[in-house]
Amino acid sequence: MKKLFFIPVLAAVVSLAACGGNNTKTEGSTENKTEETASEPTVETVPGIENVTISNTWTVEGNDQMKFNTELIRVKAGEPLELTLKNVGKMPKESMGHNLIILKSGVDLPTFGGEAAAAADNEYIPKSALSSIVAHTKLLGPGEEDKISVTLEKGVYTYICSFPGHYALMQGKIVAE
Ligand SMILES: [Cu+2]
Repeated sequence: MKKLFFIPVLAAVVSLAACGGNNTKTEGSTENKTEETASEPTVETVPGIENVTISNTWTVEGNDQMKFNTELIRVKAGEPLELTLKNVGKMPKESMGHNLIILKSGVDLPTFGGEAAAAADNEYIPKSALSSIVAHTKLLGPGEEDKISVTLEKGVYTYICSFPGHYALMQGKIVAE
């Protein structure tokens, strides 16, 4: 009689243990899902750069329509880049001057543009944000040109004209690889 009574109790213990095991498994798979989401890579891609020839000598023109004629530049990293800016417009420097500033990656454009616009006394090169600048030309009037010589580390750089109101239209990317 005693033996018969014991069997249902054992069965109950076994099924309880199985239940506990299932719960642990569910928790484990939830943790795995969280890890996958957190490790998504963030790589900056520049569409169209694969169609650009690598060169370390470039000439960019700025015009009266507030445009650069080149907006994608591809260079070899670790070797000097010679970048010439030409102002091919006819409007006076005071109303349509152009420069070319290469910015460090991660610089917030609206913030930098705002500081630059307030730096009229320094040709729109903001002294408060010099640490955001890799290199820059001087401010050019019609028919003028200026050259930057700089060696870039691997990365993606944005360049802009910092004359007030221009950076939204006058910007491009340099990919150094
Ligand atoms: Cu400009």
